[in-house]
Amino acid sequence: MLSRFDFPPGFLFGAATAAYQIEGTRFGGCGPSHWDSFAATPGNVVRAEDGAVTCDHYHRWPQDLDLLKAANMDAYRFSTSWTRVMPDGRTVNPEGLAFYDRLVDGMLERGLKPFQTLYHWDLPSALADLGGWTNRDVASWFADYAEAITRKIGDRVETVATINEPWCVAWLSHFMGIHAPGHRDIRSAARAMHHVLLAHGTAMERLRGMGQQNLGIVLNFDHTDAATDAPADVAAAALWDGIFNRWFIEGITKGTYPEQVLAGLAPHMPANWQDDMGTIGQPLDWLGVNYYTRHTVAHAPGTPWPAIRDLPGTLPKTQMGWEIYPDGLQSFLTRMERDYVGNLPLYVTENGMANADQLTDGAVTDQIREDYLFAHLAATKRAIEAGANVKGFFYWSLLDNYEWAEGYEKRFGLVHVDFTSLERTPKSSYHALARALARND
Ligand code: IFM
Repeated sequence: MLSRFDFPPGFLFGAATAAYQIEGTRFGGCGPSHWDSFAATPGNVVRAEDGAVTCDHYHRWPQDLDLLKAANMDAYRFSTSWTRVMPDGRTVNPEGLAFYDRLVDGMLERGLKPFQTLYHWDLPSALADLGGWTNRDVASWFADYAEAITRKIGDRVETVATINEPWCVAWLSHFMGIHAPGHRDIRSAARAMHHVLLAHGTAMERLRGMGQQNLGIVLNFDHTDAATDAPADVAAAALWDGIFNRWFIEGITKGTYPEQVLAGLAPHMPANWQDDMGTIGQPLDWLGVNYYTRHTVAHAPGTPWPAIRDLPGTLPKTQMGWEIYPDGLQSFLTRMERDYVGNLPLYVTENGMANADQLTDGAVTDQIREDYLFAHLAATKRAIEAGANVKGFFYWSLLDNYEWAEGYEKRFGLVHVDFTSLERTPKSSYHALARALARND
């Protein structure tokens, strides 16, 4: 069994969460976000559940930080909520700032390094009303929010990530319609695919101008295989890889978007988008890699661009129906190093699995999660041995929480949450990780 001593000195272990998924929006003067209205629209979210209370982390954060510390973790990846800091998207809520001030101090008191994410999907409704990610002005709105929260806590956070998973912000939410705002529109999608990176670059410039250090972004990657060797399937896999895995990293590090993807999106892109690539290409101080699964795709004859269909795949699957494929993590970490960022520090900012965990006699046995976690830690170790400069690993997630369109049904936590009593129960995977992370001192 791996332990922290199998990783380079200083390697950080932690867990990740996001504001909307754990805090509870009913508290502390938080404003409405597009997730509230998306969830309130029948058919979008399982049982139309929302983040009004979720894990009540807003009040129970000391207990949650204690759980991280008791698991011997070094760092905590959390997000600050735009709607809590600026309920109407533009006016600062002092109560919201004060919450994150307490939270960051609470981490430091427990020896946990704060890894902040500025945007993990809770776009203020007032800005959604103005077109949200399809409106170019989102870049300056986002930079204003980034500046406001950084003035409050920037002196104490270890790292700042601008955006979590731009693919989800843009494609999943504006082309596939699965996440808020639920658009299924190629023009909206093309704009969001570009504006999300413009917002990233604009915020990077703003924060760097304020002297903030350790700035990065968190991208998600899914390993993609072609269903067969047929040229049409191979091309479909390459296109999916372009949309999912290459668009964002190439926009940032190469100043271009993949040609196969532009072949479909170019007519729908905002005018003169090429002029923004300099802003988008702000140098990163580190890159976050979120990795969960593999896709097997094939050409979908007779359907419009991108004409791709997803096949079920043959590997064992998680409660999300996602295949378990640890080698994909190793391959993305080495691919980032080889093709895009060289020796830049990399963090595995999310990796984890949903499981239909059962609380029995006050305990949860989730051997399958323990196996998943340690297999992905081993993949990370192999990537380091192959030369990738990986500096840390964050399990998704500390707590069972609001899994977006899946509501509360899918449990990703190391810690079980009873969503009626809000009681927390560490699972066996939590205890296994705590043992692996024990220090000598
Ligand atoms: O819960 C999400 C998280 O918000 C972003 N990354 C993937 C997780 C599991 O779906």
